[in-house]
Amino acid sequence: MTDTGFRDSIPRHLIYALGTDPQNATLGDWRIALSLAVRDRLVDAWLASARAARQAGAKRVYYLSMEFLIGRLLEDAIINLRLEEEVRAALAALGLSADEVIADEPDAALGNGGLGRLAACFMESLATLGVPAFGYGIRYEHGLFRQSFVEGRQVEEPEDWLTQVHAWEFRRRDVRLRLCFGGEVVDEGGKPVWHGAEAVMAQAYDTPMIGWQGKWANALRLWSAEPLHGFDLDRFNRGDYAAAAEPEALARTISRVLYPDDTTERGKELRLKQEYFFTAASLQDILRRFEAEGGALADLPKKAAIQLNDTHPAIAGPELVRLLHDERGMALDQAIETARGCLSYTNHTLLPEALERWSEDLMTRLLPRHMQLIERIDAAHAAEKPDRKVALVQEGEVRMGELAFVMAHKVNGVSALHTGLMKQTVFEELHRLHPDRIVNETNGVTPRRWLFSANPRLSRLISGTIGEGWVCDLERLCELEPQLDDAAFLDAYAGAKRANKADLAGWLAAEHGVQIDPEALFDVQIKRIHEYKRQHLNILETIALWQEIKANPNAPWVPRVKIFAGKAAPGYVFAKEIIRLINDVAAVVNADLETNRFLKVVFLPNYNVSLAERLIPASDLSEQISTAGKEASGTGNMKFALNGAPTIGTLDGANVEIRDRVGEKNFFLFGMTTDEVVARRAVPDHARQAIAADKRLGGALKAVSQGVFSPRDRHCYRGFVGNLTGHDYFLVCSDFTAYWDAQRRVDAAFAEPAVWWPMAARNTARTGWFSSDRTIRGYMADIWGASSLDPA
Ligand code: 26W
Repeated sequence: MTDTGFRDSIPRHLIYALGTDPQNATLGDWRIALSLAVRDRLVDAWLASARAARQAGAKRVYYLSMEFLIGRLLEDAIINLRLEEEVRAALAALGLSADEVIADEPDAALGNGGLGRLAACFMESLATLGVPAFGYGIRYEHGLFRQSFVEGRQVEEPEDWLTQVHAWEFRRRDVRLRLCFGGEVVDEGGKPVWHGAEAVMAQAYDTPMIGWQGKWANALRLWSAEPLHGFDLDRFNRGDYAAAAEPEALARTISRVLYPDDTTERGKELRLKQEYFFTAASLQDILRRFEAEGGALADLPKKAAIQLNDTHPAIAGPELVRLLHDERGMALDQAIETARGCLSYTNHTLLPEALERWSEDLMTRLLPRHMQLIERIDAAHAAEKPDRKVALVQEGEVRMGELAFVMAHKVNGVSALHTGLMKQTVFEELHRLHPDRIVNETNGVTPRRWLFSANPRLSRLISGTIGEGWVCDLERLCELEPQLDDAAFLDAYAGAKRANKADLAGWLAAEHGVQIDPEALFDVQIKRIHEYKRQHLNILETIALWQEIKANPNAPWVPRVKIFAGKAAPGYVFAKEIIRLINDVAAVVNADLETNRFLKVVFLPNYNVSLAERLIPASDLSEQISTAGKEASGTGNMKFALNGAPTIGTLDGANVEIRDRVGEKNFFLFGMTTDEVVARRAVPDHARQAIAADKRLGGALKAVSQGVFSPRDRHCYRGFVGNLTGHDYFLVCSDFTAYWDAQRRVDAAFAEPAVWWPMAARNTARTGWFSSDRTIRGYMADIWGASSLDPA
């Protein structure tokens, strides 16, 4: 298609697809018309990819995830199809700004945090590597809630991304699958047959996942719940309107909303229904495709690699056994073996409260046949491993982590430290019984979205220095190494960062009325709010710094802006307290004329993928300060390092591997190791001792508890401070002094451009390994046995 062809296709879609007159088209109309025009350019590759996979009889990867934190899709498609210039020119000719049009798209916020975003990065890398794959998930009507602040407190509102045309999805009219819940299992001729009591339809919607250079595309298939029978006209005619609409409303409930918890399972029936709904629909769809391509059931593992993104789809084990044994007559033990040959499981957290355990009663009531099969699987495992102690059902609860482990041929952690801890803690016995099953696949992020697209200034400098090969071969960033002592290169590098910071400062002033100095150090902590991520350690250090500046106003302070963003699970009271405190501290510190030229605090509402893309390229310091042993990997840490923001952090998750690769001189390390954490916890009143030993910490806690930041409600933080001085399970107090000292080292380095910029640039040059392309290659080799069909 010629340039003019593309340019003309935009108004054509506006007129003929949207029926809108260009004269009174809104920005949103133009954005959808442009999306349709860009979409035209990827559908051919998409259909060709599906055809190539079918013709090659290729093994497919199936990535099952309750969450896909996609963000916006228009810019991703433009970047991967290399249409930037064409789009900018076409929009300019229409008198439109590309940045404004792109920013009009709502984020697809179908996830909570790390797990969901990782799934999205993986889908982009699978397409870039030309691996035949499907992502399977739920088409939530409402994604992660919108966050706003009222008097500094988090307020949640429903997110409604689907209230407008979603230009990137295709409703697959022919892909509707019937699923059941409840009911009973009856013995018919010696065969257990499940008669479900409640049925619902799973309707497929496909979204193309295009790869770099637009050579390959895979489908993300999201299921929407619909009633078996539409509208009940009889009831309506009898004037029973509500009842007439009830079946529809009931069915739709299943895919209505994403559960906003990212660490605590609440054992809600609807959550289990969601997990079974998308897992069963996906497995039925996988078997339907396999059988349509003439496969023999026993060969399924040769053609289907099914990855379980945490335990949320772990019901896949018993469901696949049911489909092979109950519905297709395969012998039970062979069905278990065949299922295991397909399934593999990724664990993303060791937090006890995040490990899913469904009550046996609920499982039996909702999925009676699966409960029976879980017991059969447990018995088969006991037969295989007579001395095994760990059972899949304990104290009336089904252990989904253990079930996933037993039904998988490979289990992986998401960083070297995390995988090691899995073997020593939650899966210690299963690891002993199956010593070759656990492997490590350290997380990664897609360089297309998180560097090439989000940071065009730095990308142009890199491409201008080493060519553009790095975009799909990120470890080539190391070719920058020879430039890292070159003053001209470092100037250009610093220039890119400075310009990004100026843009951010401009945006913050315009959108949030916040004035910040682009020359200041932008110190950024953006992630879900959780005690183990220790945003409260950061704000306590901020308070101590403020007090120190007030006490020494003439000292040569390095101006700093503390930027926070992140959502708390609605039911997580302590996390909401942390948000409130940060906002309260910001109000006092930013209004303090004695100190606000040296220190400002900003908490940006409604953190999401698009906000991260705006903040990370403009950041100087990456806060990765979790209690050692708690953050399975982290992926924000990788995005910051690639964008030239050195890390202040603990030896936790992938921080360890980032530090190994950038070098200890280019990483601000502090705090206890995982072993020291265990030892420190055993010290009675460890928090009191730490407070007694550090006056700054004591001073900060005192200010909080005395209401310095809550003049209208002086004692509201008593509980908060009480928790820290008493329990302090995440050792905020015991790591405070080391954190303070590390922050002062940051000040010293930032004050020396000749020290800071080589450090920042080394972070970019040495973290190419953290590409999700490398991670996916690891899964392909160690777990899936899948290969690329890339039409190189
Ligand atoms: C049942 C409620 C629930 C929902 C989501 C429990 C746990 C989760 C996720 C596993 C939490 C999560 O997002 N974990 C994060 O996964 C990232 C990707 O591997 C890691 O980088 C983070 O360290 C980890 O916290």
